[in-house]
Amino acid sequence: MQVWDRKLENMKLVRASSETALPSYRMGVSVMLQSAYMKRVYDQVLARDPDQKEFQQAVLEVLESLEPMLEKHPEYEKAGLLERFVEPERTIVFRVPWVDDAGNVRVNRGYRVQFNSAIGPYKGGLRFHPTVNLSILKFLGFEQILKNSLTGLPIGGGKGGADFDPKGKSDAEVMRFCQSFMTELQRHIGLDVDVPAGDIGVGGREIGFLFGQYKRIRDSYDAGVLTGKGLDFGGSLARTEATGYGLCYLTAEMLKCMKNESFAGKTVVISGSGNVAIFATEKATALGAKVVALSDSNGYVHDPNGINLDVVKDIKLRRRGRMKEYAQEVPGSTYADGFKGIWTIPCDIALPCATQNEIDGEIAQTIVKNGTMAVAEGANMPSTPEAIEVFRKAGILFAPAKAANAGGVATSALEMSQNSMRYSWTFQEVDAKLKDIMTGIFHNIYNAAQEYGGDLVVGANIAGFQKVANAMLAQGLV
Ligand code: NDP
Ligand code: 2IT
Repeated sequence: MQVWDRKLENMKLVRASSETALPSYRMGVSVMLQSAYMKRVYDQVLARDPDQKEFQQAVLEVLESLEPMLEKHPEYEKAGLLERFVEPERTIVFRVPWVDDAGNVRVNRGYRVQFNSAIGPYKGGLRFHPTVNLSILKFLGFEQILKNSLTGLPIGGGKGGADFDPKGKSDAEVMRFCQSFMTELQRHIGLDVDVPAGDIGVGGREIGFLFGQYKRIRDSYDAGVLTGKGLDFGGSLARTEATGYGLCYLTAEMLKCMKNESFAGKTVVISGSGNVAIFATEKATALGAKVVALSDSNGYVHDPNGINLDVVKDIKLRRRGRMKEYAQEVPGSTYADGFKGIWTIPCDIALPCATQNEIDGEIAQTIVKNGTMAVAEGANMPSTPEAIEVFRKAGILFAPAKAANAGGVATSALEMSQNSMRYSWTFQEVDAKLKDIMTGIFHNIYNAAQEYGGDLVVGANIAGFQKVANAMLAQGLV
């Protein structure tokens, strides 16, 4: 019964797409595909992987954005460029067996999606989270192609991970899991082949264990095979800070150029309390803003006096604790259950830095109603298409993830460069390069948006796509 229900649902999806060019989950959203070529490509995505909702969402947004550009480039259709662009070059799925502290055998599923190598080796993070599946990793890998292109650095797009939950696991369990994961992954990666890094649930601890196992099996000190390494063994200064700092650099440039505004004196709400959220808080505060709220998957903290980042770092980075503990330790702050409630707190600038689809249409309405002037995405695809539509209609500034959070992967590429040179730049040198890259990305997407008469979403997708498309054309049918 359930299987048939699913099949029926899938058929509905495919039919909705071929007849009206609107998949059912996008009903009510005003933008839709116009060109027959785009519709055909999107129909094929729906038909081929009808269950991969997050991937479909990411593809549709990009296809919509590319339409004005495609009219000027008939050679893309002739070369089947988009059909190739939406299909990963290679997808690896593997078993990850490990033993927990109680001696029980556990089995997780590991993945690496090697999406596109037109402009460089596959590059992108690993996510360890119980929700990980192929749809999520394909959406992330797909976004990564365009994001990496926007950095201007020679890196292709990939993503990987496992449905493993590091939460509540001992260091020894995490190590055994990482070693088993890498025992399989190592045969598919390499410093000129595919270079993983961190993402949700994968930070410095995990990268250290993964690197140790890679080195042991391959018997070669290929430092550049992973990024986000510890500073003692080839990691780059400022990589830990890079995504959050970069998000603020791009947001600051957007505020300055599009609104003659800055972070100074502004109230900021940031969702999440992991790597991206913590260093976005640090930089926003340094730029003169007051960050008044952070969250985790259980709930959120409101601190009208401004978040005390030392306390957050102590809880999250040193104790691996929960945000609830913040309210117990900082007088004047409050904690509430449910992470979505964070968006009811009024702010001038909203920086979603937790996970995909955390801001839906309704939450977006609340953000707009509260008078927010800018939303910049630190997380990957945190806003649903309905939310983006609400921001568009309200005319507030919106910086899409693939531009706004590109500072992390850009600094990963700088880590690879330093590893190749067997040299390290100072914190100031890396930070200055990061700032240049983020400022450059803003102007690149802004100019593309102007040229094609769209917003920054359109600008980011077109600017990112152009380089990859040209490289794919030049390399023939691969
Ligand atoms: P972390 O694992 O360090 O932190 C993730 C944070 O988001 C935690 O506070 C976590 O809460 C919360 N979170 C995760 N999943 C969910 C969920 N399903 N619902 C609600 N809250 C959730 O990850 P990062 O900070 O590295 O990544 C955050 C986002 O930024 C992700 O979208 C990632 O893809 C993106 N990103 C990361 C980059 C990087 O360099 N690390 C680069 C570019 C983008 P809890 O602890 O309770 O799970
Ligand atoms: O989504 C992302 O850009 C990341 N998780 C960082 C990827 C990287 O290779 O540094």
